[in-house]
Amino acid sequence: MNDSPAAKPRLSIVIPAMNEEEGIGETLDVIPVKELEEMGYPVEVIVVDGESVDRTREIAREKGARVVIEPRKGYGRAYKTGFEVAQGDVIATGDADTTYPFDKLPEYLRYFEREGLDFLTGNRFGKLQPGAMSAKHKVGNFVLSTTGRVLFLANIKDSQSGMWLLKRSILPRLKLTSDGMPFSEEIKLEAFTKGDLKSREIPIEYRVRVGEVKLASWKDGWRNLKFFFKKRFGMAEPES
Ligand SMILES: Nc1nc2c(ncn2[C@@H]2O[C@H](COP(=O)(O)OP(=O)(O)O)[C@@H](O)[C@H]2O)c(=O)[nH]1
Ligand SMILES: [Mg+2]
Repeated sequence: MNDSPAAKPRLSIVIPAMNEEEGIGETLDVIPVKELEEMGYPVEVIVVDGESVDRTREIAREKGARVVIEPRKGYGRAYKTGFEVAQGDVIATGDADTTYPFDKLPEYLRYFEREGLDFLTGNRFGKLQPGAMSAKHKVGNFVLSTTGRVLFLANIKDSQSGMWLLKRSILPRLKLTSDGMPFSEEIKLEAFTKGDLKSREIPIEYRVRVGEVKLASWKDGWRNLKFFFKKRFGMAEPES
């Protein structure tokens, strides 16, 4: 029976957060849980907290999220842990800093369903809001995304975007080695270079950040660039 609870797909929203007390509340508030549930997706929201020393966890719990604490450092490590505990058939992701349009999830999810996708990533350059990305980051992202496209022949315009929708069932197929910021390019490369997976990129809004940025522009930019080459030449090994 289609309408039995067991047959319903479920959605897990996984959000990494480290000292995001300024942004976590609004990030969670804009998730249209009711609308998603009406679409037939019971929602669980998981905040993977990197031992925040501010009120991030408290606020996340107040808003009804499940907080998972991951003391091991890194953006990629946080996602690996979030994906391990997520129960949803579909997983959606994004930062805890108000930049990604979680309010648009129903639209993205409908597209994901309609197209029968396995993986969907948002291209922030499609609808960049004024002031959302510095000129330095635009250039950096262009260099990184071009490098990725040349090395992997994958048609990804925004290799560093942090909003994805994916079927949980594809995760065992993806070789996710990075614990750091390169996790973002790695998950896309893994999804886009598997011929039998249906992966797409669509334009999404990208909004002004609140709170302090965790990315170290030059250090992480360089790391992310090197990671493309490591990955291309088979030298990326699991970091944890
Ligand atoms: N749990 C956890 N979250 C992290 C860590 N580093 C970054 N984040 C979170 O990952 C997201 C992306 O980081 P952010 O500073 O926004 O990077 P940017 O969007 O690339 O500039 C934010 O929600 C951060 O709070 C970490 O070491 N652990
Ligand atoms: Mg961010």
